Amino acid sequence: FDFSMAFQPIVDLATMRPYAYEALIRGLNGEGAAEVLARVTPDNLYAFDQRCRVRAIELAARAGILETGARLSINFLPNAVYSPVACIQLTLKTARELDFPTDRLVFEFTENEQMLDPDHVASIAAAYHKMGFGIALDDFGAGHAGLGLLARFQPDTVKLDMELVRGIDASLPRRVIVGGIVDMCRKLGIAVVAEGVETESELAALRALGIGYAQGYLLGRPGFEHLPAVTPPAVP
Ligand code: G
Ligand code: G
Ligand code: NA
Ligand code: MN
Repeated sequence: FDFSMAFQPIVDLATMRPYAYEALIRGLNGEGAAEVLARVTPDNLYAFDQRCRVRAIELAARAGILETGARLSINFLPNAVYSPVACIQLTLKTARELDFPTDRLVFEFTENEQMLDPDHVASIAAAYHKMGFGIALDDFGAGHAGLGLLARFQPDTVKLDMELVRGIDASLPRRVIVGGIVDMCRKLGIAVVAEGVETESELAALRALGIGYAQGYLLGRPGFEHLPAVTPPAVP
């Protein structure tokens, strides 16, 4: 089956310009990532995961992401329990063919309840970091995605899960927790992105806490409308 990608801006709150775009899988009939991923059989999952990164780079290159100066942020399956070199070969080949510099690519890793071996994910993240890719820790503060990976591997970016962002303007616990994460990340030299920002009040509260980057419907929905090439480019 075929699929596409949508791109959502991650905005630098100092300049209000896109710092990066996150690639998100979409079905051709507007289905979300969960519905598309549900159609992938378990034995095809890692091959599909690779194809998603290739498709994201192809579409991003054609849509003019590089010309905006922004990075491209791409998700990895949570159970990245396979060889770092084998699962990156197609991505590297595509990036080279399209002159997409590897230091403009960020890989998003997350922990989940099925993740068998966080040490292995940390070692994969470290291997990619050595290869020059940016690494983001996704869904930070949600469920199992917390301090475990952060203690094992220092990413460039931490992405605060929208659970901590939603209603933060009216929630003292959320402000205290997020304030603590911002302090911790500042000491470690890690940039913090707030995910799922939907209201101006949430954004103001996040700014007051020293958050540097934000993503969410308030700042831009997943799509192509924020990019130089506004129509989804066809991929042969
Ligand atoms: O955009 P949406 O809410 O449908 O995405 C839900 C989740 O699906 C994301 O949080 C992410 O974990 C996963 N996802 C989206 N796009 C990709 C992708 O290209 N590759 C992988 N591995 N996961 C993705
Ligand atoms: O798991 P991951 O964090 O990679 O996926 C982010 C998901 O959140 C995507 O499916 C995206 O469509 C969705 N999303 C992005 N911005 C917002 C937002 O402001 N509100 C909500 N509810 N979802 C969002
Ligand atoms: Na993500
Ligand atoms: Mn997330």
